[in-house]
Amino acid sequence: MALSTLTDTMTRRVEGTVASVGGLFSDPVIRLGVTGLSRAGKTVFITGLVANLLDRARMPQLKANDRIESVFLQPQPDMTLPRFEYEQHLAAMTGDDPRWPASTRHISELRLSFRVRPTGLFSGLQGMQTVHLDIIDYPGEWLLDLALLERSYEEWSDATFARIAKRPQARDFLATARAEDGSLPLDEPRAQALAASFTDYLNTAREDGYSDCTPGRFLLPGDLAGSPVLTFAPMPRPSAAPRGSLWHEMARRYEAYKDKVVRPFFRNHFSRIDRQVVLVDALGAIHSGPQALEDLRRTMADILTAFRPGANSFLSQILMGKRVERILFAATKADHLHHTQHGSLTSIMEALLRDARDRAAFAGARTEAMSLASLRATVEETVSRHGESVEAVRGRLADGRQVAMYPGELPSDPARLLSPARDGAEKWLDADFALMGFAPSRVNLRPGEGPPHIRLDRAAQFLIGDRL
Ligand SMILES: Nc1nc2c(ncn2[C@@H]2O[C@H](COP(=O)(O)OP(=O)(O)O)[C@@H](O)[C@H]2O)c(=O)[nH]1
Ligand SMILES: [Mg+2]
Repeated sequence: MALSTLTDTMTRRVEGTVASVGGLFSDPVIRLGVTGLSRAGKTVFITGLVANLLDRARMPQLKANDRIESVFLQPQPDMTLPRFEYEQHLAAMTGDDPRWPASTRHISELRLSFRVRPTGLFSGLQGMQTVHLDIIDYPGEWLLDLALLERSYEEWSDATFARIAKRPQARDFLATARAEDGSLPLDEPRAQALAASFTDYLNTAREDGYSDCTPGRFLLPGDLAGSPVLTFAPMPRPSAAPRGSLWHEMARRYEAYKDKVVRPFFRNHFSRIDRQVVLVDALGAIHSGPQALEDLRRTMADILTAFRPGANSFLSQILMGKRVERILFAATKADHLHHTQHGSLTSIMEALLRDARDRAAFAGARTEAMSLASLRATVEETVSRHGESVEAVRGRLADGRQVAMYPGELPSDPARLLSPARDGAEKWLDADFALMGFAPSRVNLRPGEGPPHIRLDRAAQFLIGDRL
């Protein structure tokens, strides 16, 4: 066993002992991970969930509701993680000029504490119980990096080239990479240019709806921007790659990325998560077309490898049998659809995750799929379209105009979308799925009421209800 893995194992053991001893005296803690690819809706989800847990009038499906005495925000336990900027995000979403919160690109944390009246035989003998909920927001792209741990630089380079060879977004990068001779001595400006070109490709691909845009930190560099661990790119292997050559240096940085960026995230954060929600912008992918949907399906399967620890030896070692107990897969932004179509969206989610979900279930986690809206921006409306009446939604555009939108009819059989996507169709045959960027509506909240949502209460019940 390598020294670093040995230390990982020992650290986890010591932590485990402390946790079980501490468990006798301290309050129970649930660590809830919230992830999803960039723009999936993580920030809006956490903000909506926390606001509706603080003010619970819109949370009828949360069964512990009548036993919850109070809920309050507390200083978080991890001193070095940025705090989730709850107040700023809520102010943006529910202010006089409601807006979506600014895009966030980093891991963050928030602690919410519940004072709950205990139930059961001896409940009368016990005082109030406090349960802490630590919410950890982290990019889904970081989970995709797990696959890098099992691959050498050469294998990763080859796989990346194979995947992107036909994508027009990658044309410039591919030309740049092929023009380089990896056997020549490292020239830092050229290494930087190559990495910059690769990063440009990743960003364009992401904007065009591709999900498989890794390494994760290239899109979301945070304070690592410009550092050598992010200054590498895939390259064809030259016939010779001596020490000091460009290829050799790229390989070294790739290994450093795994050691200094990927492993610490899994060790320090991922390994401590008890419950997980994976948010998916399935509607956005459907709107972008069959290729985007197929790419999302494959990417989800990769993301979910992280919840199947046996699949990765590094993960098995740091987790030591601990696993995520519950995983919720949620299709976000369901307020773009009339509720009569929510069932179809959930079926698409389930089908999208079928392989991956079965495997997660095999590892002992309870899983569920649902459609939700973390902040409901629309109202339902029946409109007439080509002489027929259709179930639509109405909302406010960013410029203030109110419009009704009929997004198209999602098929009730998900195979009608997933099969053509798998077979490489370029466009949907029968229909177009429209989407509009609604802005949040202005809301007047009564005392005790959180912002409007769809099924956040059911999500909360599944994720934490049993522990309250
Ligand atoms: N209509 C609607 N749009 C949403 C909802 N949640 C997220 N969005 C949209 O998705 C965008 C990305 O959400 P955000 O939470 O910032 O995604 P993140 O990158 O995963 O944190 C937002 O700016 C909104 O445009 C929702 O519940 N309803
Ligand atoms: Mg965010």
